[in-house]
Amino acid sequence: MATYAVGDLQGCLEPLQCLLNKVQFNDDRDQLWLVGDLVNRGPQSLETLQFLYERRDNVVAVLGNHDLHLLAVAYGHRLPSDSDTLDDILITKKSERLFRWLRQLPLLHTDDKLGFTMVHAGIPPQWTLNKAQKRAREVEAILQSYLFDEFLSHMYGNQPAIWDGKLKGPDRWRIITNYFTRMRFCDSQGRLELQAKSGASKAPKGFAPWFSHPKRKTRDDKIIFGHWAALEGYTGTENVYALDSGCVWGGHMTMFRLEDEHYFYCDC
Ligand SMILES: [Mn+2]
Repeated sequence: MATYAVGDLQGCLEPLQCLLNKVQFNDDRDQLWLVGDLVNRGPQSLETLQFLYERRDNVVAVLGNHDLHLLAVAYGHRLPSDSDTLDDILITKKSERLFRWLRQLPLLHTDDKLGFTMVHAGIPPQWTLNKAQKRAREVEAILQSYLFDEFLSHMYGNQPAIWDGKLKGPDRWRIITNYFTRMRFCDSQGRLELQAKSGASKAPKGFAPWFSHPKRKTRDDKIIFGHWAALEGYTGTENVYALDSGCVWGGHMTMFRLEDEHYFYCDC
């Protein structure tokens, strides 16, 4: 039994299949972890989701910003953008069960036995792992409740920029969702800077990569994440594993075996 975590798929099915073949992934024993952004920008979003859905008993996936965007478009709360490649999913009736599957995925997953936590973008420096888990469970419950449509219709936006325990309703859901699915740079208090997409060395003034704040409360927890292709898989930080290696932009796809921290790669 082994656990393999893979970086952002973004509709790139062939490199995923290449990796599964490379490690001789065993459907009876092995688990596939996915850091989110399963769809969009790449060529085979529908096929990728169907492939994962058929193997869902072996799959542990967390939601990324592109997965939530797909739900927002599918349920009529947002128009597709010009760079979206979601048409094939949106026109087939078969997608309904895929949307239902996406809707019940978590924002954060921890395996206590393995000692790893997975999120799409990151965990803000002011939250312990315990706090992060509680905040993730809050938004997951909303997604699975009658408030689903209200959540999606208020999801977009960059404010509030920082967490405050007194926040309520859509503002509260949005900052939690932005931390887990969109964050790259923030300050030591957890104030978000959501414009910059550059590499870690080009932080906007006053900000730094979320994982690089010395007093970050999850610094002793092992965290797997994706979302940030410009890092090219490198954080320079102990216990923090960046798996988005820009497959959809012509890079490669990264797979990480949790048990022995071994990496595997396939070209895209
Ligand atoms: Mn992302």
